[in-house]
Amino acid sequence: MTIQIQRLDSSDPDFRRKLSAVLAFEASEDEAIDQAAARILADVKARGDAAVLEHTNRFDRLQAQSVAALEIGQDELQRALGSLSPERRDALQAAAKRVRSYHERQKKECGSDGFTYAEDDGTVLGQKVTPLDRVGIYVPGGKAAYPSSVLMNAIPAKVAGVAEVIMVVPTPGGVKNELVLAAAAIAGVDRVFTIGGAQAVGALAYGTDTIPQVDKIVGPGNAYVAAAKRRVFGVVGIDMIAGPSEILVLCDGSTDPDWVAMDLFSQAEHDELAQSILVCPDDAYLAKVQASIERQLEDMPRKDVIRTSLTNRGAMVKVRDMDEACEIANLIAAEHLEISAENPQQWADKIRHAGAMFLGRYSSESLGDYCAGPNHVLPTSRTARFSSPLGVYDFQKRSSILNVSAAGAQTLGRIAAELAYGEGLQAHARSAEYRLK
Ligand code: HSO
Ligand code: ZN
Repeated sequence: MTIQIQRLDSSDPDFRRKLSAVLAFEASEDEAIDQAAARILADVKARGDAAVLEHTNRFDRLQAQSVAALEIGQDELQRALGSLSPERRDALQAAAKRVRSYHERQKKECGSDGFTYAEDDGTVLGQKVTPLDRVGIYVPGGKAAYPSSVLMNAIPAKVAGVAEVIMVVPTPGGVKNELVLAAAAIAGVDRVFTIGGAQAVGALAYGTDTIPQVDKIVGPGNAYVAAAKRRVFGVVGIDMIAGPSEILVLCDGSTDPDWVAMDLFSQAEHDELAQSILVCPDDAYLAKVQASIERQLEDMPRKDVIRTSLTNRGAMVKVRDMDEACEIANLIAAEHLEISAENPQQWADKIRHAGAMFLGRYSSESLGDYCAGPNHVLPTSRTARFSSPLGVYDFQKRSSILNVSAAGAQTLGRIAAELAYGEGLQAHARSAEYRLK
């Protein structure tokens, strides 16, 4: 069965405009959704548990008597873990172990010990790094509930030293996802509440009698959750507002076309808005991948989602050479970048903007999604130009340290007083001058 995927050629004079059109994604900020989220947040802020209970019972069709009754205890999490097949449990545990060890390495390498240095006159300056006290992790219910995302959000928080990780997950109709609960048990999540939507974001942001207020909320959610997260930012920290998932494959034409086709599918199957793009200097190779896509699609249980995603947002781009492919990759700043080529390092050296880089034909994105170790929560929609994968550093903060010696106060006091008078701030100037000998 044929499938229409946009073809672009970098030699086309109109190429840049066409590429921009492919990349354009209107993050729909729906006014009605935003207003609904705002109303729920205000209600939770005003009425606490009573509002959380009402909205949860209504949206998730439950009859809970209290918010406390919506908490899932550690014993139930352990039971969920015990209920998995040994194969599933082992896989989840193996993934968690690798994700943990990657983030432990990240903690060590990313300046978590802070620093101090002494100047000649004895003044000491530095920076202290501390974990956040309490973090909320939002886990979507229903079709986008990924246990792997529970690991990817909770493990770096725990590795950072966050004392309390609180997970919220809606259970529409009371249906619990055992794999999500098992992942929470493995990741060391401290408390779990079966609440979701803007009411869960509000409960975590403002705190209620039952749900403790957190310092930061991370994790993906639907449009209401995204709107609520945007609104509570400032009261608490938030991670990011993620757009649809993306993969960009740069291929020199040496990888089995079936592999590349399946890598494109792996992102396309997430949702209709996901974006899969293949860039290659070899026209004949692009045709082979196209043929493989058409052949393999029929076997895919999620073929309808894949087809919609590939036809609406997918693209195959013919370029002059791999150098030009790298330039385009920097322009796109994709969430996931696969460099499926001989000697991938020479091309990776030219990449500056990508959420995660998968080098060589054996590094499929799916390995990173589940278990390689690096985080799968990555900047989407070209935000890799200025932001980074979720990491230990997102659960830490820094405090500056100033320990000025008596001698140091002489030098600094003169500079400070001079500038304070310049700003018309007398008290600042005097406070510095009192310390002058
Ligand atoms: N590719 C997704 C993560 C994921 N894949 C979860 C499978 N499960 C966003 O980076
Ligand atoms: Zn994925």
